[in-house]
Amino acid sequence: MNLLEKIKKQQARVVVVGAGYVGLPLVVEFAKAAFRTTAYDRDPAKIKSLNAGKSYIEDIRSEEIAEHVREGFLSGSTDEAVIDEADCVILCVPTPLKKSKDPDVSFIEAAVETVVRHQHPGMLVVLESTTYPGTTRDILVTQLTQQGKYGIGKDIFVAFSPERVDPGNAKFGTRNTPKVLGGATPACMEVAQALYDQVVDTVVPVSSPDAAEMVKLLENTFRAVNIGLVNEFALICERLGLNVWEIIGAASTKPFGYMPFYPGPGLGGHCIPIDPLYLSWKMRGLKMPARFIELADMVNTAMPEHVVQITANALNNHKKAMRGSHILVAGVAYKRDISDVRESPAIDVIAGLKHRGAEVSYLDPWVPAFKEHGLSMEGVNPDTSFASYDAIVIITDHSGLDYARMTREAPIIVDTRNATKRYAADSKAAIVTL
Ligand code: SAJ
Repeated sequence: MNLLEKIKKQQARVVVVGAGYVGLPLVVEFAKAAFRTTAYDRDPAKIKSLNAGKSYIEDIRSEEIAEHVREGFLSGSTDEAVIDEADCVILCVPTPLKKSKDPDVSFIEAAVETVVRHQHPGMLVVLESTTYPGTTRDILVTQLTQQGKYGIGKDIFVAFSPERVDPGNAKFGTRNTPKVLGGATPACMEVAQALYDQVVDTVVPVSSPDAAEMVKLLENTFRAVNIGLVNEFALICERLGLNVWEIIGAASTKPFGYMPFYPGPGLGGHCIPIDPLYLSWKMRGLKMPARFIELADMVNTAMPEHVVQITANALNNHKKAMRGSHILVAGVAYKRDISDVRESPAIDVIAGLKHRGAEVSYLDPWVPAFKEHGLSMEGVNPDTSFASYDAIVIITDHSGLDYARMTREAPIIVDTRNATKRYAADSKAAIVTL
């Protein structure tokens, strides 16, 4: 039975490399579609948890994992030799930035080297990690055919399909989110599409892996640039004495040709602040600057310092110095109602406040403690008296925060998310919004 037949009969063995927020939902979907599926990850804690039927990703229920593990369709391993038996390998590894803000594709390179060590004829290898156009061709196709033993589209099949996982989104999951897919050759596309057809409702074929890589970058650059635009509008409105939230709210009544984005303390997460810079890096190498990406990055990365500045101004207006003030940061996760702190602007705001001599605490019902970028903090008790702080700075507008009590008790609130809007009229606190 050839690879295509194995896939169509759910006889193909699937190995997902990287059991994180992308890989774990994917292995569950393949197990649900009756493929014998293995999650390979170097982190023994993840694998131990998976094999014990326990989820470590908020969007995946432990019962789902336990059921598929019990039925023998799902397992986890830290042993790369599982790839010897794999017919389909999907790479879901991180693509962060280096300190220089250049792409770090070392995780992709390491994963591909692992696959090469266990390569055999009749394998499909798909990359899902967000990256610059050309990565699949330059790294996967090159490495998987370099020994001259395997012909692309003949006994090794390669494709790119960007992950579209939206952490915390209860409406869209792996199965009902359309999946863009680009094969390195028509035969690669046929095999990869046969596989994804089994686990997603809609596969969106495009002409090449490069095109598929670029689709994802357009999606996330669209967000980063529009958030940068609205952050700049916030600065302009502040200068003109206008309320940017009122302006956006009214613009949002336009039933066509407009899509609201909202100002904030900066861009967090492992996607939006990072993915566009993969493209701008690539274009700088071709001596063609991606100007919108670079400008949006400048505006967005300046927002945490702006929040620190307006906090200093608010204290000053109450004859208080930043130095020696006790400030409570409300919310440190990178977005509402999730626990992920990666690249959260709260980290930069806290560092900026501390740098100016403030004593800083934080409250976040989703994040009991965190260690990020040299900061190691534990959250305060949710019952903390807000009157005991000189100012509260709302960074993440979690639905579980008590904004009504904040406006009753705190002397000053710097609200970067307009979360106190409903309580502003009766507020005892002096409220400053972006
Ligand atoms: N943010 C703003 N203003 C906005 C929207 C977001 O300041 O109007 C901030 C958020 O607070 C956060 C950052 O931007 O710090 C990113 O927020 P996000 O809503 O884009 O959420 P992410 O980072 O989880 O983005 C994911 C992405 N999914 C993938 O990359 C597969 C993105 O493509 C999704 O569109 C996004 O979720 C989503 O729609 O929620």
